[in-house]
Amino acid sequence: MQDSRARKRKASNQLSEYYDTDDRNHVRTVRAWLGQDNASRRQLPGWSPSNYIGLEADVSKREAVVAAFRHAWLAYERDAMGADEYHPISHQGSNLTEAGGIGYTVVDALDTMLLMGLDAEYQRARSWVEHKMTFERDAAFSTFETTIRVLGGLLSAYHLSGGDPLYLTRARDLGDRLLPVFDTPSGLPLPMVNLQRREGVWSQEGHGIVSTAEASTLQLEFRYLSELTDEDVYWKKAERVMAVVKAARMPPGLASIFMDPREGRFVTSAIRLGSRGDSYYEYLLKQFIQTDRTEGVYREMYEDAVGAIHDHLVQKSLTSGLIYTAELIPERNSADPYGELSWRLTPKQDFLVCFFGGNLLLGATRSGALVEDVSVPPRLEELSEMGRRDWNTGVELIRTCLATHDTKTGLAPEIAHFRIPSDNLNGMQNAPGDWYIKGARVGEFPPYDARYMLRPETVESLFIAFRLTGDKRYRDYGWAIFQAIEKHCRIPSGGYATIVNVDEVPVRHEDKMETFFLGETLKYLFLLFSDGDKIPLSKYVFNTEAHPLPIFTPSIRTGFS
Ligand code: DMJ
Repeated sequence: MQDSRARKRKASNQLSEYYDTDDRNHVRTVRAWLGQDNASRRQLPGWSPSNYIGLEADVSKREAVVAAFRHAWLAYERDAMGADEYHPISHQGSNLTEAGGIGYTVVDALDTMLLMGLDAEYQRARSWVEHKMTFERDAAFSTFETTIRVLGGLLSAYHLSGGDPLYLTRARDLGDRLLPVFDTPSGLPLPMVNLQRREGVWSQEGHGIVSTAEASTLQLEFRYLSELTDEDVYWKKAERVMAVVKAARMPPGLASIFMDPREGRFVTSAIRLGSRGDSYYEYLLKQFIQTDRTEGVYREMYEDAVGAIHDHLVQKSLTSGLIYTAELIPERNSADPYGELSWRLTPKQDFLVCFFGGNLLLGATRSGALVEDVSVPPRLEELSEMGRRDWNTGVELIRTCLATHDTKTGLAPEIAHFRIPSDNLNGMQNAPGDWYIKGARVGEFPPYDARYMLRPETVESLFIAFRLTGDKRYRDYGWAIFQAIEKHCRIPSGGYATIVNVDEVPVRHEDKMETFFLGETLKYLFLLFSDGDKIPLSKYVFNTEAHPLPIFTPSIRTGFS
């Protein structure tokens, strides 16, 4: 990491680079984002109308991403075709259970190939789905991962292939096998499912709890399956979960990261936008968008949650004023386990949280819009007060996520901690400026927090920000991240791998290429450099695994409110 002075300088340069256009109304919008008046805007050294470039494709960068996808896919196909996961250094595949795989990697990658126009690769993958894929596996699979990666991947492939019945048949089969997870006293799903026995499996940990994100990140997929099959059972089961969450909602509008499927209540646990919490907030907005903004209940739940996030989690870093979201950790006095609960604010932000900048921008232009179609970039008068607040926070959160890429590799760590006055780090030699990787010590194996595991969240937000603004700099940032991945994660013999420390060069690899690298990271990068007509945000909503599903007006009306 660079020293704190260099980082501060870089952050202030980034701030000054905030884009503008020479259209008067757009200028007003930008001033509002920056909280600056006309006079100070003129002082911005990095200001240039040319930052607005529209949504034309950048063909050479787009094709570089396609080449990266082929480098990853062809290695997987050569070494591990059909295996759930891929290990590019040992050239092996592995499955999530001993009973055999269900094609996580193949299905996660299908729609990326369709979008990239990789016909030969796609046909081979389709053939695997047709001839080799089976859900007759007598083992417990994650309800959440199977839904977002496999069910979501099949549904998206169905749509993008122009309705190839193979995918709907498979999706329906899988959906039916997943349904028993909802047979709990509350209707909240169980975290695991035995696909062959068609049984939900209670979690071994914490008296059978399920994480909030896992319970509330099935809805886009199950609802679309109902829409396609005209069977409302999938919709109703998924919606019931939302009704339970709504009824259990904690007073300030936030959600703890665990729930109890027996009682349908939140379990006292952390509150955060990172792991186990993240996509709960994402799917509130996306359910509202999926049904063409016809279900006000999700807008209310989303606005309530985002308001509470602003009130309780949004923080500013000490030196450069970087906006981040902290976590709330519940604590009781150890002498009195039944004593009053207090919440400790912890300045820790998972890489996973970086989806939220883009999510806020999307929400500002949908839930926070005063007009049907918000301009690109949005005009001040098109957004409600809440929309403007969320737009500001979204822009700032993206800036913070980019600041965490200020490492020796240009890649961001799995977890960043932010400086607070009570952290006792000031006296240290080379004390970090705004943020740091906790537990990193010279000469020791890097802590888990230091890794980059090919995650998509920052480029996901850059893609959304670019589509909503046409601001060249979001593409530039995305290109810099792509180049860092090429430089540090690419395995010459094929595939890409996790690196164990983003702040160390040369890097050390871990023998793993996550499926979301093909399903999400490279897809969002591809779309970032594609034409705006490729999966337009006005017609599609992405599931949390980046599988685009069409926005529709629902034929099913349940009256949930
Ligand atoms: C993906 O599997 C999904 O985006 C999920 O919601 C959490 N994040 C991983 C990738 O980082």
